[in-house]
Amino acid sequence: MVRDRIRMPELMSKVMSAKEAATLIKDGMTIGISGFTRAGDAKAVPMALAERVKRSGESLHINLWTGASVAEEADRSLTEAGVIARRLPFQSEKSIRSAINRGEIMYVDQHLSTTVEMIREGQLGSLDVAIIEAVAITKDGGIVPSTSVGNSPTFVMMADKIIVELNLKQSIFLDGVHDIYIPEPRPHRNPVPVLCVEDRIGTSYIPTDPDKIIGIVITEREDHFAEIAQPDVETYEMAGHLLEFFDHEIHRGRMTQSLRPLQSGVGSVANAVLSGLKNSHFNNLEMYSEVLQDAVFELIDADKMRFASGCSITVSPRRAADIMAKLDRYRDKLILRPQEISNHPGLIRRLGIIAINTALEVDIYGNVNSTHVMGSQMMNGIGGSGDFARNAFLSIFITKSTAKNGLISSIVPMVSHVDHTEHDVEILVTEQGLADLRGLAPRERAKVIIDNCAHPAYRDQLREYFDEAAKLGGHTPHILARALSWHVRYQEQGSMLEQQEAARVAQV
Ligand code: 0RQ
Repeated sequence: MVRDRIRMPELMSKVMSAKEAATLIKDGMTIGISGFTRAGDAKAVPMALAERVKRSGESLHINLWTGASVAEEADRSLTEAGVIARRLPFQSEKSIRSAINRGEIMYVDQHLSTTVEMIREGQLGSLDVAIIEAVAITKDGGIVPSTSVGNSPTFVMMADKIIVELNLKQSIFLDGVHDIYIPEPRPHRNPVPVLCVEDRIGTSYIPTDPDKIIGIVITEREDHFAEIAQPDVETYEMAGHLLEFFDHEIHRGRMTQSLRPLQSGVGSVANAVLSGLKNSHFNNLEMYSEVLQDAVFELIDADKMRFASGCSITVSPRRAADIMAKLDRYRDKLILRPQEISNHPGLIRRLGIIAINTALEVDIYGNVNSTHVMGSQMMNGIGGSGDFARNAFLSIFITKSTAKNGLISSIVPMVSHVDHTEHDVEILVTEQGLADLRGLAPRERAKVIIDNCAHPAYRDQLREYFDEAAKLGGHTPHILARALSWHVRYQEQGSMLEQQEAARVAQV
């Protein structure tokens, strides 16, 4: 089986244990590992490295680059071993999140399409070792990635040395699904020739200089997917508002039954919206997204989706075995691309994508905070949401109208951190309703957002803030001394509700 997958016989001599491979990592190195949203991440070598450092007690610190989030095998074990000094461009794991918020790890939160441009142009320093999970190595030494492509092509291109984790548990039917293309150097770059979601423009493997491969580790460790939270009533309500809106747009002649190519962030709401399309009259749907979740495969099964292009297959543990077993059937309807292509601003604009992303909080003018709780605690990162939101045909943000049992309003006077400015937010959806912000000025946006999206318990408070602010004048009225007072009230009193309202709600 190993010989079937390592198709360049000369590379057989490079097979080694994860423990041996881990000894090749030295203090101060920059390491780029494969992985995007817990799919196709390097697992065995990071774990062996963490184990080595814990056992020896040596002082070893690395800069860790990935595609996007990686699972516990890398982020948690390396954080617990105290190995990560600097991390980019995205994470979503508890231990590393805490270490970042304690100020122990320097985290660079980046738009996911941009990292490799900076790396190729030497703006982030050099890359010592790339560790890439693969399903096979071609007869020329090319690496066939597994369930994600992420930033791996550029890591392979730029790293001094490469370690391959050949994962025998990953389906060999993934061979042929990828489309690897690295844009030409700037400034004289030709346009990236993707004209339709299904266009293949590159190779099915990452072209690799086999002389750079210093180790091949055979693993059988499966992707460690997170369970997708089951949709609740509010999630279904949000999905319902959005599907109704799509109908409205079709009725107005702005879209057809096939909508436009869809992008959706990770999580239960995004998954529920897509699942909702299964029982709708929409058909011939296309996806041009980063992450392909369960719902994409359900839509393909239901003959509703004709093609899905992404950069990783991130499914729930419940569905993973079934989807992977049927991969042969999905192969002609799927492409996995590098994240700079799946998230390419020019292609997102060209294809006219409907982007659906999630906010933590939104302000009355439509500015979105997707990353920082109470302005300072990092949650995950901006991920690809900015790549899509700014360039989409329709930029949609969704969030429940309250968090923490109603003690936090997700609609606030001013967001405590801005990831997506009002200019990048066209449609806002909560379980309360949908605000269509297209063509509206800030004062109009505030009214629609408060009326349609805010929770009833907070509407009067928001109206009062806006009315008072409007008296002071301005294009985007604010009372600076009160703009963040809701966050302060939550920190000091445990609720964003003003006292009379809190008493009234408690009585009800
Ligand atoms: O806290 O976990 O303690 O219960 O935030 O909130 O509602 O479960 O939402 O899991 O979908 O995550 C924006 C973080 C939403 C995510 C974000 C608390 C809430 C809960 C999580 P608990 P929910 P989700 C594709 C695109 C940026 C990256 C992106 C994200 C926890 O979607 O990281 O879009 N997006 N990438 O209780 C304080 C508020 C809150 C709040 C919610 N206003 N204040 N806490 N919470 N609202 C993927 C990639 O790019 C790879």
